[in-house]
Amino acid sequence: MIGAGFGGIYAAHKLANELGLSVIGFDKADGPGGTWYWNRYPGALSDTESPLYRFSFDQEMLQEDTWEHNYLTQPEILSYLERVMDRFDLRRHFRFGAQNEVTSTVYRDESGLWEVTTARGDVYRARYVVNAVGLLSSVNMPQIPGLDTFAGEVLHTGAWPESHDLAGKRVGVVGSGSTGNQVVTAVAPQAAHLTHFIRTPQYSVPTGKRRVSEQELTEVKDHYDEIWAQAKNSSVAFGFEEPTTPALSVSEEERNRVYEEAWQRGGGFRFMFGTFGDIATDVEANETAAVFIRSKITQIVKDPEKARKLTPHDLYARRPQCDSGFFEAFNRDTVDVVALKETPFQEITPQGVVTEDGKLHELDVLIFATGFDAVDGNYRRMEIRGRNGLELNEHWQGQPSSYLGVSTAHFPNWFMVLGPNGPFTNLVPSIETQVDWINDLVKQAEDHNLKAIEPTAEAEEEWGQMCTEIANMTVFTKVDSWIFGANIPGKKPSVLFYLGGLRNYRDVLQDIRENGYRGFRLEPSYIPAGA
Ligand code: FAD
Ligand code: NA7
Repeated sequence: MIGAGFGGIYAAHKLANELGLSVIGFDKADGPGGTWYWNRYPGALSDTESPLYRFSFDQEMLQEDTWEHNYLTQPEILSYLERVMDRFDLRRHFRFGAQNEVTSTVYRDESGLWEVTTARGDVYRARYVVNAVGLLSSVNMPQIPGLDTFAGEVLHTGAWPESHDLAGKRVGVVGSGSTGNQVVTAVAPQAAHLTHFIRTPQYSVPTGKRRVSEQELTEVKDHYDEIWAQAKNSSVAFGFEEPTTPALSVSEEERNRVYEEAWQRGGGFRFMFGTFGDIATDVEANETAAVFIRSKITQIVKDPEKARKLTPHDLYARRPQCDSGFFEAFNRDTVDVVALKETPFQEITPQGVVTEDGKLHELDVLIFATGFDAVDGNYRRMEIRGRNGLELNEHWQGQPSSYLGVSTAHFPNWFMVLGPNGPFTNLVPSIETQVDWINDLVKQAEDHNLKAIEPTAEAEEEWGQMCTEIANMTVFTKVDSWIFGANIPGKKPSVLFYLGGLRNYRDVLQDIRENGYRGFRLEPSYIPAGA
């Protein structure tokens, strides 16, 4: 097991506690939590609402757990995951710390075993390998000339130190994705000065974070079964109904009423997928939502020049964002915005950042909120060899593929949680779905003494083609973002997600199971341990 985030924790529970296998997990972090271990930056918050950003599998825990707000902060999610570790006695399976980073996993054809090597040089042999290495985990650190000469402090949001005081400092933030937006909003009130360096402005709507009442909590707990059923039978699994009404089928007045209601209610996914059915698929419908958000930015940001730099003009077609007062932060005199497309970085000096207009932005701290080498980034950092020594990077040729987001041809008994071309949703229910599926496959292999279980190349190719066809039906492909690997210099853009929704994904899995695990090759004969 590699990784101790939501994926690794649940997989360890299933494989050790339910299947009774001997499980060893590795995480290069010093403790569990994955995303929520690493991303401790000020303002870090889930944008899935509290009832649904947790596991659904344990009824007692669902009833016992409680939350104060409709969204969870990073410390709350970390503490939740630590509780899950303790509750299911999972800590004993994991080895943490930099020395336990897995550097290679190599399949030995003769024995049908994987050799897993750690940074310390320890070698473990395993029949199955589960990669739960995270899809937003391998940080993207831009190379800007002079960065190493900076006399102040350089931080990346995805590898944030334990605690950090930014009060009274002159802070620069690079990046305006979900993370940049959260960090700017949280740091603006404390910093002596904050400069936000934006390359591509983004659409963002309010999160609508608020306290929840006892009565609301009780209602959720009384109806948890229905709440999960609804989410798992929807597309994005964020817990709201997904209407099919086209945006242009109603009057402009009605459309703006719907948008205003969603704006007041809050939630990025809710705004994109809970207002009209075609914002993510039709350019004209998309523009109506974009116009609405642009008009809000103009209303909120008092300085017209700042508002101009903060206003996006392309499609509303990245992972939808929400914020707790991002645009409002720019009404402070101490918060400035630099449009990098107008004045790009020239160099970094010991004092700060110099832009091409010759201006020096003096800084004490420079924060990179520049995202991740998403989905396959952590796989490319390891040496992974399948049958006949085939290297995963050779197999993928820069364009990662999979069958169902969980496995890939020529890599027997080797599984991925949230691998390439897995579902694009609120992720915990997708993680549970995939881990349950991996658990089923391992159980099949154990029950039938299989030496190996792996997808055929044809099944993988068909799945990839389907993911591409679905992606091409959306507006997401028309904009560069991490969803297609287009945020990393030199990375070949490709389809990295199944955009068909969680319900359809679960139906596909069910159908494959009912049809004898169609698309998988089952290699007979291994004598299970203890037989
Ligand atoms: P991760 O939590 O990323 O865990 C992977 C672990 O693998 C890491 O701890 C890493 O150290 C370890 N690892 C990787 N490679 C190795 C190696 N070679 N050796 C040893 N260890 C290794 N999703 C949502 O659905 N809703 C949200 O609101 C949401 N908010 C997010 C906010 C932020 C700031 C970020 C970065 C992501 C957010 N996500 C959100 C996505 C989030 O990543 C997933 O929801 C989920 O936490 C992923 O869990 P995971 O176990 O798959 O991976
Ligand atoms: P994102 O969404 O990938 O955003 C990264 C931001 O950093 C984005 O604004 C990028 O601009 C910017 N960026 C990246 N490289 C550079 C360089 N070299 N110079 C200037 N600006 C740069 O990452 P996040 O961490 O915010 O969010 C990722 C996901 O994690 C998020 O969707 C949630 O699911 C949690 P660009 O747009 O490429 O012009």
